[in-house]
Amino acid sequence: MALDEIIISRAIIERFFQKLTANLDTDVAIVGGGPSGLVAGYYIAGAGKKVSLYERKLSIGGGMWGGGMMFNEIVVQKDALHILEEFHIRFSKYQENYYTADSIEAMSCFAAGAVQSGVTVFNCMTVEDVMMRPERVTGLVINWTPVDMAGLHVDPLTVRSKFIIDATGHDTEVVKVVSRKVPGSLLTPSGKIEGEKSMWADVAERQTLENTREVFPGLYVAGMAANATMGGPRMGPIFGGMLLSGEKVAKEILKRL
Ligand code: 48F
Repeated sequence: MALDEIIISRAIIERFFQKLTANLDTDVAIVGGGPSGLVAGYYIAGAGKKVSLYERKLSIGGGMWGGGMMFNEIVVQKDALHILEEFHIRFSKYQENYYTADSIEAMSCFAAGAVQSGVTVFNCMTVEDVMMRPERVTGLVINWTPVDMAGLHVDPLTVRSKFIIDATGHDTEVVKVVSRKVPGSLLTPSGKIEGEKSMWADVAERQTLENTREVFPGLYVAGMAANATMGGPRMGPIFGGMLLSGEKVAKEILKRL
């Protein structure tokens, strides 16, 4: 049978719009497709909840693909190995409490695991604002990344979600917009973003987990965004904290859904 270009186009258009429409109202909307966002999505969707994930770039994966300084290996400590196992990622011991994995294998498995557990990923979409009500944050304001890049004056669209996770890494983009534009204070010591501190891997990894929490009604932080919001240091290419943070935020939100 001869292939018809119009059927190909119609198939893509119809399927995409079904996906978009089905995700206008979700249980959890995750901003950022780095390791913490993907792990969070995997566990929440795996528990049967509806999860959408918005990623600004063409590809998900955030800062994991490049390992450390483009040496494409990552380090993961013992406490987080169960998450590598859950995603069928191979790893090997380097020395006591230091394990390594190929960053390409790791990220490919996180991406596949999240999508196959039911997370709907929207790539090339930038979250530029939130939807608010007097008591909480209730959704996200989204637009095509190329609209932003080209500086086009195009209004965005809005999606609703019971909970939002800011997993945007160092930039804490959702928390920043909430701090700037939503009345009220963040649930941080100063009521504002505390700001990321310089490198201290050991402290940073522990604090990432402690800092993974609700920082405004309806809005959680995970991964590097948790430390940047709460004033923790950075940790570089050790990823256990990112993975455990994704697992923790999923557990916390599932308790409330
Ligand atoms: O930075 P990223 O990988 O976040 P993470 O899960 O992991 C951090 C580590 O990669 C590393 C580190 C730990 O060793 O410090 O940096 O905390 O992924 C964040 C993703 O969010 C996307 C961004 O493109 C990246 O893929 N992102 C950022 N802002 C927006 C966004 C936005 N406004 N809308 C949509 N996506």
